[in-house]
Amino acid sequence: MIKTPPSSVDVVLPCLDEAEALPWVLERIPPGWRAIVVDNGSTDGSPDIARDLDAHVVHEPRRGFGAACHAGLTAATADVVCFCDCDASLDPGLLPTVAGPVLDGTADLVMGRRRPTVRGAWPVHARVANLELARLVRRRTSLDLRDLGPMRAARREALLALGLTDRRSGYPLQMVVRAADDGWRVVETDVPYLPRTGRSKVTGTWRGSWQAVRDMRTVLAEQSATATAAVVGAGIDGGAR
Ligand SMILES: Nc1nc2c(ncn2[C@@H]2O[C@H](COP(=O)(O)OP(=O)(O)O)[C@@H](O)[C@H]2O)c(=O)[nH]1
Ligand SMILES: [Mg+2]
Repeated sequence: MIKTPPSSVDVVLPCLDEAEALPWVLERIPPGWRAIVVDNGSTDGSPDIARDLDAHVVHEPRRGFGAACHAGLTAATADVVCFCDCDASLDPGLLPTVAGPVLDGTADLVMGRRRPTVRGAWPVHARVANLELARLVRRRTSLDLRDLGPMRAARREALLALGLTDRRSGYPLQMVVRAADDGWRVVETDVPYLPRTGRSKVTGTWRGSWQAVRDMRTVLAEQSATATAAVVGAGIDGGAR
């Protein structure tokens, strides 16, 4: 029997009520790559639409952007995994450019830096908050990042080894901070940012924005795992002497 080779790249698409955006998003998945749509309790028929469009659908009962992303990562089998929002604000057709440096081994994590195409693609408050977040991340990690966007690519096993624990809005930030702490080569590449289709679940709402700020604060307050291990190690050594 001929076995189908596992797809080279899996694309994780967190999805909460994105029925309107799904067709546009899924038809742009690069040929041969696998779309993993992680449904997080949609009530608008998103999972059925995704299945009809040949996506692999995963259900994550626990709400939260991070819960959905992580369920997708856990379900992935390809060597390289991309993440992309499922709201038609980012074109999955650009993913080969984003994943390129990971596939050719010149980077460990590639982040799409969002460049709005039109006024209104990115609400001002969200943009300002993101700029501030990028500044804090530069200070915390010494990575020269300008954005913390959702479009990214990295190796699956390396991502799993980061042991990410955030399951809400801090997930993408925790990924970057832990990757930096582990010495990953992290690079940024520009990606056009379009006005999303449908209603925003995170930064378009006060509740979502507030929760995002709280989650991100928690992640930034986390001690570097390596630094903590060094301190603990020093403590144990000191105690033995
Ligand atoms: N599965 C799941 N997806 C979510 C959740 N919150 C947001 N998303 C998805 O994550 C992506 C980003 O959310 P979005 O509302 O566009 O956030 P924004 O870009 O910050 O406004 C979209 O594809 C959403 O459908 C959630 O709680 N669960
Ligand atoms: Mg969005």
